[in-house]
Amino acid sequence: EAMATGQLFSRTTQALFYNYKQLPIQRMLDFDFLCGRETPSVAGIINPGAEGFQKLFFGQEEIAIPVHSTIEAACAAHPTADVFINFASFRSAAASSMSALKQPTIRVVAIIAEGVPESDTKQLIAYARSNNKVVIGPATVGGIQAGAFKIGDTAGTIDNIVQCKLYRPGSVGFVSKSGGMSNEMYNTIARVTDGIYEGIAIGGDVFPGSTLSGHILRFNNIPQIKMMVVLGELGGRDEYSLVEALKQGKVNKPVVAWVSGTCARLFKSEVQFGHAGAKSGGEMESAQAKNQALKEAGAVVPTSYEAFEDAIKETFEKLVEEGKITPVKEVKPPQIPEDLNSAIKSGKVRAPTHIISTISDDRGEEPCYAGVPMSSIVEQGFGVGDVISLLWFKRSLPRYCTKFIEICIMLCADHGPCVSGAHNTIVTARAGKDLVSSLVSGLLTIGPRFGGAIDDAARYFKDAYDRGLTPYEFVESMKKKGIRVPGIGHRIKRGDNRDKRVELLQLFARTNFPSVKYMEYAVQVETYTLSKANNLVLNVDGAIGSLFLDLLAGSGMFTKQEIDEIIEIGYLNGLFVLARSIGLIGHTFDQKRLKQPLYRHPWEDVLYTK
Ligand code: Q5B
Repeated sequence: EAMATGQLFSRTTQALFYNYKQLPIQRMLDFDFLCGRETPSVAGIINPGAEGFQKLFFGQEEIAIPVHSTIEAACAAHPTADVFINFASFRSAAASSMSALKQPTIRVVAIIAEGVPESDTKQLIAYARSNNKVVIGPATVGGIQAGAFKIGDTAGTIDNIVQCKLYRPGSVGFVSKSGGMSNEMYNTIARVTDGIYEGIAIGGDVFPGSTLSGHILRFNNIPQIKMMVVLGELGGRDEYSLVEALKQGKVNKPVVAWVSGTCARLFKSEVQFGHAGAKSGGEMESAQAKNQALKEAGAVVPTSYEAFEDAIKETFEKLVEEGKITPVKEVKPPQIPEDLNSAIKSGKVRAPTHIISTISDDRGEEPCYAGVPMSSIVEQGFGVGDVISLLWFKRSLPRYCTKFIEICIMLCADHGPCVSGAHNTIVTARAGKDLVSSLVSGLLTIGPRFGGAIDDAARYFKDAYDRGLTPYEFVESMKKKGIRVPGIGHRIKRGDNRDKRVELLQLFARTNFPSVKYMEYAVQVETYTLSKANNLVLNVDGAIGSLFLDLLAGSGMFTKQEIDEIIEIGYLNGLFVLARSIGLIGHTFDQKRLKQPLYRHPWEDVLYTK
């Protein structure tokens, strides 16, 4: 039987970890580093359905542990990894454990889940026995070979592992049913002996994959283990196998044992304790009867759990006196680097941030835009203009300003299928591309000629007005430089066919703005350009650009410096980009809804020339 052969683990043992659980894997790797292992004890992770790598720390270095989508693939990729640590839920633990047991490379399977159906566990046990494999659990924290290999969360935090000196081997083999109590016992044993060599928690189920006696017999074959400590519990008859083994002389090293649950007798009826297997059944299964039987078979059994520590201490000291144990030399384990996040949390270190943001905050109970919580935005009946004012300008602008922003957005939302942006979007959608591709292909046409002249219009009108240039001086100076006046000219609008959008914006501003001096200047420029050519109207970009100058200057909400910065950075094309996205999205849906085929431009519409 595999259990009888001795060592389950070594300093080179590697495991496959089923289900990605960052914390227990990191704890295994931290333990490895503490023990001075050269290779990480986790060779691969199995995360059903996912593949790739997971970054984890091995000491101070980051390592990438391969992630496999199936047990078979993981075993094929890591043929020397012979331990399978199963962190599957109780629903899938049995099936995945059986798959693992069936892999020729897997020798030991640890099942952490609690609540695995007993019939399934029995099948696993039968398969493991007949195939010379070992199952630890279910319902276990796992086990540890001090200084060599640790399963998952066994022994808890790194602080506890250091305190229990588990980073180097001692002389004691320990086995218990309970995982929680095994932590306690690692501490107790470290206090009164030279520490643990190997510790296993077999799990609290009625049918554990491996037994107390099985591990004790195995420990008996491990030369480094000089004494054994057993912590059983009421319920079940596992301890009697140990009694038998002791009686038959199969165990020749001292065994200190305690079966907990003596308090069960204080209850009038049968009591079920925390573990499925820990219930006070008949007299034979009581803690008292099992303690008595163990004592009679030759184990050192204290009178109470409180006396357990002294019994272990005395047994250890006796072995030292007899020269059977030379207590191990203490070594100082390396310091595990603390995780940045926990160090920051505890105020030990500070770290520079990589991003600075001033417009919104999603960390509190509700998101805030420029400090205004979402609930006030809704309660106060804010519109999209107010949201833009908070997120772009970081302040709550007066209602006439935010209304103006909303009008700009509504008026520029679309201008038919023939304009550059819509055309590109339509062609892209008809080429079978998705919404975002179709949208951005249209947005990418926005620039100095199409829709993206608002910023430049504001820049040039402001400069000309502030410098006191007459429209004639301004337009002619631009002509000399070979620059078209941004905000002037349109492909279809004319002096006698004005753009309704421009008229609506002007009407709103004349009615609501305290001053429209920049816009009036733009109108004078238009009067001059129209005298040159009928298509050189003030267009929608020019109207928005000049009116936004009036908004910035007239609202009293911006300093001169802030206005210059807004114009220089170029906020205002954002209005056209935002608005036209609405239309471009509409065009995408329209083409998809109409199931339009791939667009191909007709030959007749191209002048082929040499
Ligand atoms: N000329 C818009 O030109 C357009 C002149 C000018 C001095 C000017 C042109 C222009 C400045 C950029 C601008 C925004 C390319 C337009 C928009 C959104 C839209 C679109 C939609 C929507 C139109 C003929 C003659 C030439 C030119 C001269 C033209 N513009 N001179 N300053 N600004 N404007 N863009 O019709 O002597 O014959 O050589 O660049 O503000 O995009 O609906 O379609 O909502 O989607 O192609 O409204 O004006 O005229 O290039 O044949 O020029 O006029 O130098 O003179 P056109 P061209 P010459 S709003």
